Amino acid sequence: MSHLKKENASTLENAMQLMIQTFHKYSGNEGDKYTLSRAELKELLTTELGNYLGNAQDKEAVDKVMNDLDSNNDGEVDFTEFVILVGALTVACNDFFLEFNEKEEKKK
Ligand SMILES: [Ca+2]
Ligand SMILES: [Ca+2]
Repeated sequence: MSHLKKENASTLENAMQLMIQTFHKYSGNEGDKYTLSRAELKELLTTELGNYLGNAQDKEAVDKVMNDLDSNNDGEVDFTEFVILVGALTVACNDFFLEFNEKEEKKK
């Protein structure tokens, strides 16, 4: 993915490129290069989303995320399915942020 130009990219464009790079960093470890196996997903969740998802080491938690994400039921998480996870987490973070701001407003 290093052929993607970074020099003039906006913050959001950089964020999108980082999402792509992050996915491929893990998806290339075993089996299909373009999808995440259960082991690859687990490693990505633990390493990249540990702060948000907490104990993804927990096998059941990984299975649950896997089952939720694998919408075409092929036992692998492809990039489209991964983006849905990141999108859902981003929405959850934004809700938290808005709620936090509202509470701060009321304190004034
Ligand atoms: Ca793979
Ligand atoms: Ca799938």
